Amino acid sequence: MYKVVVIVMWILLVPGIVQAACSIGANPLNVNAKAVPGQNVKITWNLYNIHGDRITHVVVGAVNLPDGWGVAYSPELHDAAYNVSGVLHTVEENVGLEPAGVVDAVPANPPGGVDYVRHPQGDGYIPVRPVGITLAIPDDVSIGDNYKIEFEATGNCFTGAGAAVPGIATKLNVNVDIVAENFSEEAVSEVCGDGTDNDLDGLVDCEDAECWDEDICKVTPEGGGITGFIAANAPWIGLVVVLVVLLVCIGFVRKRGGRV
Ligand SMILES: [Ca+2]
Ligand SMILES: [Ca+2]
Repeated sequence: MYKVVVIVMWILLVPGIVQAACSIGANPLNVNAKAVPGQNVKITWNLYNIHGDRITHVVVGAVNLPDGWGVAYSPELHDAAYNVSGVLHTVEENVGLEPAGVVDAVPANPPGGVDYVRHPQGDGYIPVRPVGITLAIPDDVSIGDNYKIEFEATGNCFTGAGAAVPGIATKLNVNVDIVAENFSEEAVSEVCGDGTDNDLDGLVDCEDAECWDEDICKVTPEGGGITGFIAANAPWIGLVVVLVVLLVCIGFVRKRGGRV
């Protein structure tokens, strides 16, 4: 029984140790931005190492930067020196992510370059090293165009001999919509009498309830319809009615034998 327990634990633990050597997490994973031609878009990409047991040396880069676009990172890519098991090494990185677990509360004096973000799936705060990404959009992009730019953070860890394995990566998808500089938004009403459905509800001018109180849409004697017809032809209608009544009376009297 003892052997069985030991073997099972060994199987469970070994993959965990290997995978935990180098770890990188990121937040956010997707960014949507609206920008005008020539504008800079600034993104903060928070990188963290809550599952590793080595410092993860991270290089950030754009996978598919469009032609003419610029990009800058803060911190910039630089050579950093590390004492690895008594031997000095330099490594190129934007940030070095120390292994640091989730904490219950944000420390009063966090280490330099470290921020804390709320854990998205649980309680507590994740210590992160933010990398600022500034996208410089050229002036000649067109209004309405859409760009999907992918960034990648690649991490490596030193092992005992100074080799940096394994390489791991995480990605950030940035969606940029190019919009007009003079943005405006206002409600549109029906204009009564221009022959156009101005507010796009399918009803033109006086068909639209918005116009029913306007003089141009009120029914008048000259405006047509049954009411207008009667009002406009009242004298003639009255004369016809009188003649009909008179003829009916004459017919009635003749039928009774009288003469008029
Ligand atoms: Ca109209
Ligand atoms: Ca309308």
